Amino acid sequence: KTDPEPSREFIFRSKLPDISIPNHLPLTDYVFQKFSGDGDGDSTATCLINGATGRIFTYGDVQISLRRIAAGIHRLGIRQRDTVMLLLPNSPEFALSFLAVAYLGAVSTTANPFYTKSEIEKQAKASATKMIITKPCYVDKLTNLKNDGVLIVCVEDENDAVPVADGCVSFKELAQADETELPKPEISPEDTVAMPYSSGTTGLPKGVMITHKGLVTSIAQKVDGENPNVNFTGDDVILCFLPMFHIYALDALMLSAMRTGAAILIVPRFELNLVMELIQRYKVTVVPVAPPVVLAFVKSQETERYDLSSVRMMLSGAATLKKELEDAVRLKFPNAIFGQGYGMTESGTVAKSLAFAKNPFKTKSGACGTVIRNADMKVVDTITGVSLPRNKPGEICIRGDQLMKGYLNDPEATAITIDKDGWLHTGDIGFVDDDDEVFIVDRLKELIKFKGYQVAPAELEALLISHPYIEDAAVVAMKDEVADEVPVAYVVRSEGSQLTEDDVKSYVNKQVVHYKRIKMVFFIEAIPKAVSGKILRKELRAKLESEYPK
Ligand code: 4UW
Repeated sequence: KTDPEPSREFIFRSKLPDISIPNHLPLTDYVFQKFSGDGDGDSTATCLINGATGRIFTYGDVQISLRRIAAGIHRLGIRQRDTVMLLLPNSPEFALSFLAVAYLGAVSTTANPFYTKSEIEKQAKASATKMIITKPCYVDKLTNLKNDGVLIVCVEDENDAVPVADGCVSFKELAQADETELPKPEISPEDTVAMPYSSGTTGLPKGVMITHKGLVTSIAQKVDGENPNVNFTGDDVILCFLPMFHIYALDALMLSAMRTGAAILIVPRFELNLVMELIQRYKVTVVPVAPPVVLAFVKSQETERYDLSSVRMMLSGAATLKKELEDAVRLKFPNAIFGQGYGMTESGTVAKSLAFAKNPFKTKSGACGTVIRNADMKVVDTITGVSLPRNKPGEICIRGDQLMKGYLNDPEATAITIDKDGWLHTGDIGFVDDDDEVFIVDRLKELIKFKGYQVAPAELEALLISHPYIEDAAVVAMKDEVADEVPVAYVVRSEGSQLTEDDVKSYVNKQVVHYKRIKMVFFIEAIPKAVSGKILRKELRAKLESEYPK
């Protein structure tokens, strides 16, 4: 007898019902929808707190400021669909600039301010950046771009300790533009609003075109509906030390918090004692984290010295969290619900723990959530592509309106990532269990994650082979207790070369941000490759594992 449904696919859905999502709205209209018409938004409620200075911006302040900044940016010549680079540490100005650029219908490409000159130049050129918003201390890295005509806007320090450099526009002045001068642009839901860079499943970092529709959908999937998957409320104080230039903080924290009217306490970087002090002082209720932060809390002897009892929710994401670590951190925050989210720059949130829902579900330690609502998930066999039933590991695929539009100027990479049926292939190996919880067990793609930060092997390999004495090279991940993974290189020296490990490291490491630095170099006769020329990374990983067991 033949199978009655030969083409049946195993598709997993959230336990929460679908909701209607107003993803026809431009991002800023959606985020501040409570403040329009007869909405119940409170303009006097705190939106942003600058953790470094204590300065507060209410929801009213933020909406006025974003329009003034938009008018200022427009006056300098930035138009709809132009790209503006945000090269800023976590700060209220990051949030305001992002919203202003979105309001204008322009595109924010976000970059790590610690990037080296060449990393910044690569992204600025590839994204056709017309303006960079930054701080005076990073201007030195922008000389070439400035000479090429890119406008540089500088956010001065609170106390104006460092003056705005010559030839740069003052952010303070720009933020005083007349907002009534700016006509409200017509924005299509398909227009790109954010363009962070990600290497995705393979190759070099690429511009990820996230649309208004995609980002609105992703936020709504988490915080909208009668029973939101993530129950942020107007009473919450949400701590933000995760980098705002990365999709996790941008989407799941900053914009999701704003949609719900919560307060966001912005901290430039993670420092354990400062963070604990701030939790105590501001009675922080929600702490989004990444696994290295969980480790820091667990290892700290000083958590007892602070009153951390206000924390009711702790969300981890961006890298694998070991079950033991999750169990240990729960003991440190007895009042908090702990759970994970799993996402990707290209796809927004993929899965979120239902323990965070308004009417929560029971969840298991080690799971990275349940597929987000208004979306489909499937798990496919990595060789046949056939979808698999529960408890069978395979590549996780996700489908829904939240996905990116594609990679900038790279239809080929886009087609590899999102197939013709709309499924985004994550490059992660995992399974869905009997209770709809997702577990990630391995990574198929070449991406290396150092404390949750992306390290693209192809980028380091390109640098390595640009060295005159390097014939060929391959970069793979080595397991690490603190960072989870670190990049190590296999290098083929050119004939007769005496190149040393230190030579290689110092050549590459001065060209990249700290977490991309190569930790070890192994000289090898030849890089194992398939006939197609593709590096056989699996082979190198196995070799590494056998020579340096965990
Ligand atoms: N467990 C294991 C996890 C997990 C994980 C991510 O740098 P990207 O492109 O993006 C991110 C995004 C993280 C994120 C978490 C929670 C959330 O709500 C959200 O909303 C937007 C975003 O890290 O790296 C993507 C890759 O990082 C790994 C996984 O390999 C994924 O493909 N990863 N979260 N909980 N691994």
